[in-house]
Amino acid sequence: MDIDINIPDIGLDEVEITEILVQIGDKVEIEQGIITVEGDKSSIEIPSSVCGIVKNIYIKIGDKVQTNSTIMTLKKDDFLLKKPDTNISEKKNKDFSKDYYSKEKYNQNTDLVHATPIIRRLARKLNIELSNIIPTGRKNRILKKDIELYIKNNVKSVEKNIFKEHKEDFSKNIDQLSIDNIVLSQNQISIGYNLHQNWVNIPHVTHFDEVNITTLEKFRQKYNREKQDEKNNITILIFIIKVLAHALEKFPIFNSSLSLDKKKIILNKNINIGIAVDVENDLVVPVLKDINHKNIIQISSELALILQKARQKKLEKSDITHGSMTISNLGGIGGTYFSPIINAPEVAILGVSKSVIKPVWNNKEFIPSMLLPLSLSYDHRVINGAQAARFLLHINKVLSDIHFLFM
Ligand code: CAO
Repeated sequence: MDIDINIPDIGLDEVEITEILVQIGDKVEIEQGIITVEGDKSSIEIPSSVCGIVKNIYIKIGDKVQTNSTIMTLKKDDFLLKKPDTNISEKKNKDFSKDYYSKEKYNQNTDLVHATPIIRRLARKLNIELSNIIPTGRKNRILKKDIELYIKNNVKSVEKNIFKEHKEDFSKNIDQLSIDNIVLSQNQISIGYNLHQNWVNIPHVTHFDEVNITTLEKFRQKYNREKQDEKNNITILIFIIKVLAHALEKFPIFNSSLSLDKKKIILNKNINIGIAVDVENDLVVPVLKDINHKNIIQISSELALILQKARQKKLEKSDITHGSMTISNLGGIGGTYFSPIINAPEVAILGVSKSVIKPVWNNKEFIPSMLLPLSLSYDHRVINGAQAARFLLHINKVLSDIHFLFM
């Protein structure tokens, strides 16, 4: 059995078809939207009053139709006619569900949701219920910006809820899983703050290299064996400090800071090297001054003295300021490479990891060699990659052959 579906009386002389929501062959349920029409005020979705299979569609988008224009035919053996909220089962012809589409009902519906087909399509695509949106357009019309604001607010509230849930979960987990609290020292809190600032504000790049220190190590160990003074062994760090000072003389851009307005690079006068020191889990960075004017023995004694001061927590402000660049040596502990965080206002930091013996090819054979891993983090606003590579190459060259220190 076929039944024609007509445009109901929606209180307008003529409306335009703006959307056809079904195709021939589709199964249509009662009250399922089948077309959208637009009048001069707003648009409305016309639902089907019967269920059945779409057999024919007589309209296309853009067509102008009037009340009772036939728009499609549905095929069904056993028609079910339904008028929502009213008993219409007895009505079985073209004049269906008039009450549902009465002018008052139409006005009520459009008063609730007043939007153009584009907006309706957008809402459908985004799966948004138009009745949830606060209209700000003329005559309560929902505008695109109303949808955007609705989405924005919803995303915000979802984010807020997720954060709240996470916070609750976090607190619950902490309560359930923790056994104790470790209270951070004032120094740890302020170091943490500075590290965070530097990490967030400085565009870091870390350049890695491996230095063959076989010859230097032989010399260092020989020196330590033969020296008269029992205390103060010269560690590899002392040579690294001296060589870094030499490199800073050759590459002054590494001995600088960026002006506050970030428009100038200020070159430092002196060459002072900061040494990151681990004192009972507290990080302190005492600064060794004027290293370019000091020899290896002097540097070693000065480091020993300032380390003692650091461990006794007697460092003064002048001991920890005006560094040109910092060295963080984890080689006494272990690890291959790491990315150190720049100690602002300095513009670079040298990370040193544990030297290990590895086979090195000399074009004839593999020679067991002592290789020292270096990690140079630099501020990319001040130093470019080529400068960093040259700087580290220079350090590599001098540590590999200490004679270059006199050049
Ligand atoms: N590779 C191999 N061996 C190394 C080495 C390296 N990179 N660095 C040091 N060593 C050796 C030393 O030569 C020494 O061996 P010898 O007795 O045979 O000479 C031994 O390790 C112990 O050295 P050390 O650590 O006592 O002395 P140092 O001069 O090398 O370093 C100091 C001094 C204060 C830097 C170090 O004790 C320290 O505190 N390191 C931790 C730094 C740190 O925490 N950095 C992280 C900062 S960011 O969180």
